[in-house]
Amino acid sequence: MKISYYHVAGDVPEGIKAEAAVVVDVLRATTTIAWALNNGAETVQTFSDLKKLRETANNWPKESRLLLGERGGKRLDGFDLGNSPVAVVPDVVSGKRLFMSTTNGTRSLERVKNSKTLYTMSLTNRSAVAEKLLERQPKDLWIVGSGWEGSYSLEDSLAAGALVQFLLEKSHSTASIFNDEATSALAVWETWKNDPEGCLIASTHGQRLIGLGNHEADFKCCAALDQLSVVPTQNEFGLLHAE
Ligand code: 3SL
Repeated sequence: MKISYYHVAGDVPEGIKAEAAVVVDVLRATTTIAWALNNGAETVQTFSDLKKLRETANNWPKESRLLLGERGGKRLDGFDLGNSPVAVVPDVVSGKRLFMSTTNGTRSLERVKNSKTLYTMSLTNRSAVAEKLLERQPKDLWIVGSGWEGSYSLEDSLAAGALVQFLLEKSHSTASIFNDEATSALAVWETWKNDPEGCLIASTHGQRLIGLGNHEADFKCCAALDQLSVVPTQNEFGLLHAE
């Protein structure tokens, strides 16, 4: 398995695709997706286009749908939920289809939606996703960060590095690093692995969230490593199910 890391959707090469792709948005989209599916959400359907999201959601029974999303970290008008992983508790999401759009995470998903295997990952389900990849043994893997409006983000590199570290350690030499971004993500993980929450707080998006209000519970939740065994998987185009 040759591992590449791309910081943002715009860095992903055009015209080719990897056998497997893993999308990462630690703060907070892919952490929220993991918790929502873990807590019984039927499916998460992601959209970068809000008009399309509203049209699709309107064709779904009201009692079994939730609209979830943010722009600039703030809940969207008329939506049921923002993008907090601590809000998607079983009482709220169980049995529901989640129609979701976020500033950056859903764009990265859109960019690699044609991959044969597509998972989403956060720190919270890092080892579960890694184990799935080790089972499947794709010949190449693209880890795609979400960043912020097209630019690098520290926290996505942290999680990408955590995945690279796990794969290198457990793959019995079948996994190797293919680009410098993956090497530098590994270095970010080595630097912060004993204090992932400190890394999230130090990141510019962490600081942006702090500027919007108290996000302590979100930071704790997003920084907790290997808590969940759920692997959000695209089995149908644009839809993420728990595996
Ligand atoms: O950019 C995204 O996709 C979000 O996860 C951003 S936020 O953490 O909800 O502000």
